[in-house]
Amino acid sequence: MHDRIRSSALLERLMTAEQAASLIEPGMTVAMSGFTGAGYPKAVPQALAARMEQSAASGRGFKIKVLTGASTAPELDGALARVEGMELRLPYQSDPNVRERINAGTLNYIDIHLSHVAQHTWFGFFGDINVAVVEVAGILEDGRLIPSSSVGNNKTWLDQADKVILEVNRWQPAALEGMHDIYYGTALPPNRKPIPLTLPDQRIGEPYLRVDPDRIVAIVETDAPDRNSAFSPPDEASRQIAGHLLDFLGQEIRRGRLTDKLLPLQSGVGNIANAVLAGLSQGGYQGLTAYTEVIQDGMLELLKNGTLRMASATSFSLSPAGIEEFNAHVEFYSKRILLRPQEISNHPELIRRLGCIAMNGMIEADIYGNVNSTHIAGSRIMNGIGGSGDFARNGYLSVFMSPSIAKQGKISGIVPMASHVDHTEHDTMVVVTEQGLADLRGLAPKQRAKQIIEHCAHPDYRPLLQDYYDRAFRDSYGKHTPHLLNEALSWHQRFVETGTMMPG
Ligand code: 0RQ
Repeated sequence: MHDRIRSSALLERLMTAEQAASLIEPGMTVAMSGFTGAGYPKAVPQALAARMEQSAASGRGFKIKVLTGASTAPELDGALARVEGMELRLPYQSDPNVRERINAGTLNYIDIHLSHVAQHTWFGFFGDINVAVVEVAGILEDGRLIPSSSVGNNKTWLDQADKVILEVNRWQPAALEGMHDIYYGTALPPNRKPIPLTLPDQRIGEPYLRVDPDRIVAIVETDAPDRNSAFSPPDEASRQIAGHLLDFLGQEIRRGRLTDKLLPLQSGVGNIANAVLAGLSQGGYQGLTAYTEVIQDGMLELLKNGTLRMASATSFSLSPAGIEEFNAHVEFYSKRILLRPQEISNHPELIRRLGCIAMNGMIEADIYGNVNSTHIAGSRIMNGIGGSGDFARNGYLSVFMSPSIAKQGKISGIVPMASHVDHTEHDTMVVVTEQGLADLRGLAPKQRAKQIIEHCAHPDYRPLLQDYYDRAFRDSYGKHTPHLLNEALSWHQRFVETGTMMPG
């Protein structure tokens, strides 16, 4: 019955989620597993939320600081946010309840690069980690852990936390065993050595997580699915964006800058990323590799039809149908997929060495190519920077994609000045909308503006952008990156005041 827990000594620490949650005290810093809706603890956070609710009912506040790998799910982020149980949350989130509280100003959110979270923890920037709550797929006789559907920051959480609570989830496929590559060679400056990874399919670590058994204070058994739902087919704008990007990659091959094997692909999550992957498959590519963060259903298809030879990531976010497909062909997939800690999947040194092609979504870009991935009208958080900065700064190519308009045309995705900057013009090489593609490599700011306005702006907004640029060029304080400072953010202000960026 407890076949996922092969250590008889650790079996003694089995308890209910409620008992485990009672070990967490107000004010603690709690590090949890979970990355893009995969591998997050499913029972303890909900039991903790119930405790917090009771505490609030008796007039005592109960909040904790929560660190994760990236976004989790309603059972973790949602449950804790609904009872106002978090005073701090980091890093990337995408939960509607969390977002609401961040934007209401009642929850502090620290949005940092996903590759930085582990090292900042080791540096002590977040203080002590009191408790780790980590989902695993199983425990070996010797106490080592079979990681779950995501690795995220779990290695760091298990090493750094004073106390460890494990959730052993029997829903996770047993076949996950062996698919992970946990690297234990990281050190702190000034003692760091090169990370010995030179190919996306190289193993540099071991398949199991280590943990000091004396620090395991509770083990909870669960049998609950990850959050992920199936994809909807790509919409027209996504297909057009994918089309422009695929044409561009084709040109790069014809110019001899890329081969038909491209370079390791990093792809964000969502509709557009999905359409790009589908397009690669239809475009006849074979034997490509992915060095990315998340493996979704679409990537299984690409592995199956040979478009991808292998994929390396930190999280395995599959829908129920994807899990079924994976389980039915475990032998095949387990030879072609590797899951690594996010400090390795997103490591600047490795992304630079491998020469990843980074393809990420954005909220808006300005006419010079500064990209906002996170904030609506400069102040309201959407999700977070996630790994987009790790890849955009260090990749061989950094591509940002978005429809040219949002909210039925009330918002332009191309604006005079970005209302928040996650990726500077120095990082952005290519901007793509359904209107077209701007190749910004080797161009100075005024040349970049011409490309972006002509190729990416929606026809309804293009003349307005051109007019802004022309007047800025005429009247700007400097002519390197022309701007009219009192007008640069007026589109966003108009949207806030009138509900549209379009002048009346
Ligand atoms: O709103 O949900 O209310 O309809 O933003 O927009 O066009 O569906 O695109 O799902 O790819 O998301 C930047 C948010 C784009 C995402 C962002 C509104 C739009 C819609 C979603 P609705 P789309 P996507 C890998 C790398 C940062 C992290 C990252 C993201 C909703 O890509 O979070 O790249 N990126 N990680 O209507 C107002 C605008 C808008 C806008 C879009 N200009 N103004 N609303 N929207 N543009 C993953 C990890 O790191 C884990």
